[in-house]
Amino acid sequence: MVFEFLDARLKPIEDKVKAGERLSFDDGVVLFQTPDLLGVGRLATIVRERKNGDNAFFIHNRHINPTNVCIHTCNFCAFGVKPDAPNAYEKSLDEIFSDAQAYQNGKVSEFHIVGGLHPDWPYKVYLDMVRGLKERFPDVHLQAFTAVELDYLARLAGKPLKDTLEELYAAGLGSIPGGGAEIFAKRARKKICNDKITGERWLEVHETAHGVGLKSNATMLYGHLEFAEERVDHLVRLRELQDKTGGFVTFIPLAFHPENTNLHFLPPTSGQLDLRALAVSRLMLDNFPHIKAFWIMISPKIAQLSMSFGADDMDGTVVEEKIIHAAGATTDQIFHQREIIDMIVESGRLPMERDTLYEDTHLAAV
Ligand code: V47
Repeated sequence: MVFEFLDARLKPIEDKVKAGERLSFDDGVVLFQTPDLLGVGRLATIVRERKNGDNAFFIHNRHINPTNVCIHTCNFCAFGVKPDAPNAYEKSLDEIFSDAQAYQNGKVSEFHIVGGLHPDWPYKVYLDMVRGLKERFPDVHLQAFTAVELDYLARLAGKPLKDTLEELYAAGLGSIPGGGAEIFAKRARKKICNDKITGERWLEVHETAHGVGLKSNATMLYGHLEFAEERVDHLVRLRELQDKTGGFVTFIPLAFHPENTNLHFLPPTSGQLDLRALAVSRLMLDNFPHIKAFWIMISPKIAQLSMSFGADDMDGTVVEEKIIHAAGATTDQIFHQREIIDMIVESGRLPMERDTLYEDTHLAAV
């Protein structure tokens, strides 16, 4: 069957995709700008199926956010607060361990740990957190601390980043989540998170982590003040680092939620943009094994549709997500395994339960 694109500019891109050729920066811009969303989805599906067949992955995981107190003031963030804010919280290590215990009763395979940059916590708190969790839950993978936190921890530790990462790794850190990348381009980054580490430093932290043997994820925050060219620049820079290290596992486009942020005047992202961000990521990141649709951000319904727009992962059963809910996310805090499986099956894909690094995967009972 011959499929006609609505936009003739997609035809040469299809030829490249079919030949397994790398797409250029300009191709990426076309993919973000074309009105032919279904055409983009169709191209992304070719790559998705080439890399992952009909598999649609999910994980049994829990998020732990140790504190919302943060030295930074990012305009896109509604989670981080100053220590004297009425809603400021900080969990003691005992509280973190008992939260984890309550979660582990549900037999999770991963704790995803991300928090603010606390002005007063010493490095030892973070090291003891990792060590204490690993001692108590040796079978649970610890995916913890964004590049922004790791850069801060190295400064707190007064050690080179590489030594800090090696110490955390030895203590039980399993891999690094993709947060903090936001958008690398200086112009947009200055507008949304001026006092945060640069995009170059974010990439350097991940390169160093890959060098010590840690795998990691990558993200991109979209739907705020960035241009299409800046999104493509972000993807190309990730692709270049992946060529060098091969250490990235999954890419997760993060839809900006404006409520309670300094950018509250912006509209939330559309379903169109959410699907497009996933599809273009799949097409540009030809060396990333997986593209994740984080249902908390884009709703289970869009995450389900994204199985035909390049994504091959629905993330997890997450309980108590705080960062995006602070910014107005209205999704439930928990997505039961049964619902994830049913949605995947309805989308025509195979529900595959996985561990963090996709090393242990099996078909879930349907
Ligand atoms: O770095 C903060 C983002 C990230 C908002 O690696 C916001 O598997 C939208 O990185 N609107 C933290 N996004 C969460 C994160 C993540 C989530 C799920 C899976 C993985 C993974 C990583 O959340 C932050 C920032 O980019 N964020 N505020 C907001 N208002």
